[in-house]
Amino acid sequence: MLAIRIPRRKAVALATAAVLAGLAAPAATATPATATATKTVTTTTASYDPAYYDAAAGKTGTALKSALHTIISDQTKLSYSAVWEALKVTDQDPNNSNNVILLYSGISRSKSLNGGDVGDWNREHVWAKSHGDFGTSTGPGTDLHHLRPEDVQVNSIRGNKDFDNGGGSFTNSGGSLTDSNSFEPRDAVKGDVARMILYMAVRYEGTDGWPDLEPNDSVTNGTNPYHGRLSVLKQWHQEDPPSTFERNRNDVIHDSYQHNRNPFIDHPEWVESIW
Ligand SMILES: [Ca+2]
Ligand SMILES: [Ca+2]
Ligand SMILES: [Ca+2]
Repeated sequence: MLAIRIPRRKAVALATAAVLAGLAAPAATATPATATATKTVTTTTASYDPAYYDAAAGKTGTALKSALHTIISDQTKLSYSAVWEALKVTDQDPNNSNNVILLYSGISRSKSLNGGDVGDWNREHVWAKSHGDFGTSTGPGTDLHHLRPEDVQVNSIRGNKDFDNGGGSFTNSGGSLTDSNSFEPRDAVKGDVARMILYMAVRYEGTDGWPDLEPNDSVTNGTNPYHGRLSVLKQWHQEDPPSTFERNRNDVIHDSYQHNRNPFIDHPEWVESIW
């Protein structure tokens, strides 16, 4: 009997330990979940540390632009080849992790189709790289904040045109339009385009060997370091406020790649203050 009881006690003890372990496991996972919820509540709409912008507090106009320039110029820079893999993360289709969303087309396309052939997607410079002629060496030409996946042929159609309203449709346009001298993105990304252009204007001020990029109201900027049209971009910024996709993209670039942010996604009101 004793020989039997001892194993039984051991069995009960082990079972009790297993139950306790089972109870302990959910309790342990509940703690971080609660902490996450608390963090979300305390930071309200911000998914980043608001202290990032402390140096811009209370500033307006050119003083704000200058403060933001200093803040966002503290960044990690990518090589042009590294941009391929980064875009597969920053622009991943929320509904299909095998795909990226193409900016102007709105098409969800396989991440593996990056390249230069018909049917591929490539690296679109939203601030056309010929505007200031900065190319693709590490700098503005590799800055993820204005680089997006786009269909090779649509990228070619957009070319280096300034942004403005008007024009006709084209293959894989997704609702975007173009005419002889300008390009109008589909409605869902009009504001995204505006905020990318304005990010570039603040980030690049001619202080680090790169041109001083600035928006203006022209559609004939050619290779000058300007991009149009500011009045239309400001309108688009109002019509298409930052979305969940755009905010997530800003977070991923900050957290995983460049460690800097697009201030106009975090603080849309700063567009009007500066321009
Ligand atoms: Ca036009
Ligand atoms: Ca949008
Ligand atoms: Ca500038």
